[in-house]
Amino acid sequence: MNDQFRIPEVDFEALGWDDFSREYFEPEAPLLIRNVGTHFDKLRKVTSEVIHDRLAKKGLINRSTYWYEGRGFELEDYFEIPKLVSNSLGRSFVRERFCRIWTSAAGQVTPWHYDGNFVYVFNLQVKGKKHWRIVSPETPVSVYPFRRIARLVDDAELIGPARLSAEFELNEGDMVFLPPLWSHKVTSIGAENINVNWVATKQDEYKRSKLFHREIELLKLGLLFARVAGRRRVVDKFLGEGVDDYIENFAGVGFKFVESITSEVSNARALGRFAKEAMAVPFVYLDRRSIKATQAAFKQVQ
Ligand SMILES: O=C(O)CCC(=O)C(=O)O
Ligand SMILES: [Fe+2]
Repeated sequence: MNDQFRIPEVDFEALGWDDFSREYFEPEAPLLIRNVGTHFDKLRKVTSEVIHDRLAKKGLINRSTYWYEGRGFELEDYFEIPKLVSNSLGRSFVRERFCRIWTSAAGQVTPWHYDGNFVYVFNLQVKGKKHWRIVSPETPVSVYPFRRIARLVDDAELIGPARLSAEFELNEGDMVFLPPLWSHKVTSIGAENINVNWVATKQDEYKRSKLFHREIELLKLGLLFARVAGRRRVVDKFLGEGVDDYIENFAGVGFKFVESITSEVSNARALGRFAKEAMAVPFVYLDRRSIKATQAAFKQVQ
């Protein structure tokens, strides 16, 4: 049995908020939205060089990165947020830096991962073209211990028949809605690619996928560790993948959110998670060379 599915597609103009909310946003189903383009003509006309230089000049990124996380207004004269996105943000916890801008050349690969903070992602292709592969959190790809980066097994194994997965291309004016915890690998195809993303964390009920359980168990573990004086750094290093105050700022809310979403997780269950993750630590050793290469790829992304 092959569990590859076709991601549903709709035209932006034909998609009302109520339908989107009921059929995709709430149930956490991915959606490909075509022809969002009109707000972005201005942005499409500039080159990624101009965007990059402008952000670099303002000191917002350094010259080697192609990934920028901001507050949305740094390039505000170039675009406005589509209503569908602002409606979603209005129903979510929104972090201070909720807008990302990506510029890339053909061949740039963002390796398999899923995003932290339970964020969902709207990713709009302003210019160029990208190839996406996504995997459901119900049949998650195997990841390194305490991380959200996939283990480096070959793609055939990663996307084996047991995984619920889809692939598609984002062309100019297309936007994908990627629900929380969906893994993805993205390859730049256009000679010049510009993407804008908006990310936020849903306030309402979450789908209780396999990965959801892992995430809340890890978070509970983070809480237990963070309470022990001097251990916060460890939590930031592992769960936060190097981001300071991961739990303190989680989803832009912090402890209140973390405590509520982990309320059903007992200490024993969190420690069970620790044991499960720890058992996979030898893979980190075995794969250490390829991990270095993947981390180098991610460095360019961050
Ligand atoms: O566009 C890319 O290369 C990666 C996008 C991504 O990981 C995201 O939008 O979360
Ligand atoms: Fe991502």
